[in-house]
Amino acid sequence: MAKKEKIENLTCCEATQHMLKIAEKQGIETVFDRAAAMRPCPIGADGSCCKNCGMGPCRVPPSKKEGEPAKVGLCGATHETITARNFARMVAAGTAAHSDHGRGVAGVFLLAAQGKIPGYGIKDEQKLLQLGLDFDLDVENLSIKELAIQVGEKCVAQFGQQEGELVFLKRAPLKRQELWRKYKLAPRGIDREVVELMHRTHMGVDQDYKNITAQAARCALADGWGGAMIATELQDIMFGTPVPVTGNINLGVLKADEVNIIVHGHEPLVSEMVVVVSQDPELLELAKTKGAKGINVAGMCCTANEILMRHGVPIVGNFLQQELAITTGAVDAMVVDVQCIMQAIQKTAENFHTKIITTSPKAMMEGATHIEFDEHDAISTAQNIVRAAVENYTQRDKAKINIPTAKAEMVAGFSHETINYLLGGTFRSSYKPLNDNIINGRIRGIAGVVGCNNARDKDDETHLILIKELLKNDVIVLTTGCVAMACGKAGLLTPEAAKYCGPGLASICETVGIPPVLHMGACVDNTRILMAATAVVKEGGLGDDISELPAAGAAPGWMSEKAIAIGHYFVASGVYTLFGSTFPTLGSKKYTDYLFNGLEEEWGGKWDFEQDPLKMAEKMIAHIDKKREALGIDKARERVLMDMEMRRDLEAV
Ligand code: BF8
Repeated sequence: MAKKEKIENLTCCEATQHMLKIAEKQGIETVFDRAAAMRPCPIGADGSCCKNCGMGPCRVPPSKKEGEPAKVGLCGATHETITARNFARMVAAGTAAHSDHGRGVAGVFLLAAQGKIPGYGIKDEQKLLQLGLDFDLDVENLSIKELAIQVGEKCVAQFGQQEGELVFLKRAPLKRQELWRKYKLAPRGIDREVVELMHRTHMGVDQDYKNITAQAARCALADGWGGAMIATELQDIMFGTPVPVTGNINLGVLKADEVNIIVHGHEPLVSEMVVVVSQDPELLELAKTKGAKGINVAGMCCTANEILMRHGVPIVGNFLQQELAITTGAVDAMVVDVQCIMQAIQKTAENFHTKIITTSPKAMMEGATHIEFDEHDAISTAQNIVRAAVENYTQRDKAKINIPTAKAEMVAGFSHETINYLLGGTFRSSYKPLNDNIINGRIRGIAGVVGCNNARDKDDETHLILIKELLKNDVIVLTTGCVAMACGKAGLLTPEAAKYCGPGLASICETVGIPPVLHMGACVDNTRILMAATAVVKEGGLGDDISELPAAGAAPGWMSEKAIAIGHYFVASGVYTLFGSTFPTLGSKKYTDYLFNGLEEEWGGKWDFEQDPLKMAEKMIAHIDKKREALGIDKARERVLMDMEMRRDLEAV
């Protein structure tokens, strides 16, 4: 058993530390305890275990001695083939998760457009028109309703498409599209690529690690430029494209005198409706009769990002805080849908009055209450969920309530369209000012820092060290997922965080009034980062492809298979992508070398791994500088000295 760390060494989040002490006192086990009690299997962690057939599992750890013959599986599969297959299957699972989310959204969107389900409508007609153009529809002669139906049908069809190319691929820079075609990476249909990847990694099929990696890219691109992009776009049309909004974050958003409902998971189809009906006068009245002053809805994990971005609904916490939120004793219902829901929460809830309510037929949990979300009757399903929470308020044990005070303010809602308006102004919205400031060196480069929290690392810490180092070096940060929440908790999502920036980036943030870390949404919204990168390329002056931009991506504390799918679509889109915590191919030197060094020559993007956040920043900045040099803008950066004239210049932008 590994040694148990001091609580202060487990997390840098004050509220999490506070609740861990309470959990310890009350004998409530958390993910942090389980992480201390169980080490990861070293063979599996390195990708060196093949369990794809009944003759195994075959364990092929790397040879210990130089010159020793490498082990192979019973079928003769080499170490690199086994590692590539394991890696590819993570991509397939991650793509399936995002894409099934997208499919659900597309199905509801189509039903809503057909007028078959009350409660959902069209909030962003502009974006609907854009999608109509993407699908080559006759937008001029169709009514909004007709257009929505046709867009819905086209989006649903992208999942089952068998031939051709996914439509959103043509949004990418032309050079990238040509590269995808040249290397046969362009996905034909979303489901097809997942199925083919699962087939190819079955025992005795694709034995060539490079070929497996290419199909994994085709699958991952079907996520980023397919399923996840459909999810983001249709959610924006139905629920509104985010604009900057303020909100609060951390366990301190729970209220002692109100009914607390936490919506946890990923699909805003459920959480949006819970937010809407929580203000229903009848339910508010019911809450009063139970002695509560109101109904407080707060989000957890990526669904939290969705409702924060669109409604300013508070976030109670990120992935590793789910058990601790329940341990406050003040959660009347935790409503879950899919992904990142720890099975342990039901056991935690049994120590309190908290009801765990599952809502998806795809994700049930023993012991939980199941109220299946019926999109045909979304409002009344949401009412039933909220009513169950309100009724449960009287079951609280006041002596067990421990809500930490810590909460922070933040600004979120930076869709790529918003960045356009903010930087370019209402009358000439464009990415030009951003490009100009990259070219003149006030902004050294762009970093996407995204992903999860991993219980094997000090919670939140790696993200924050990495991001602060990037800011200090004038690298603007785009963020999503649980990393965005870590930033929110630490005050990095406010304009005041300009104090962490180098002089160039600080001057931009001060002039425009934006935080230096832009919260762009949930993990499916990493597609917004793809679109922002594409917009920068199309604006001109920074090369013809995403791979030429002074930009880099990182997921310092990833844990989900979705993160591997995201990483692989960024790499296949031309981005240098650096993961922290652990890397699932390290057992095979040959395969890892291919991912870290071999891919770049063909795809322009590559993978890398680094656990130390300062070294991570160093590597990302070195990559950014290499790209600046190739673009011939490295000299411009050396000339930057922010004098008064330059500041006036900037203000005129
Ligand atoms: O899609 S996977 S831990 S980052 S919440 Fe958080 Fe889970 Fe990671 Fe978002 Ni999602």
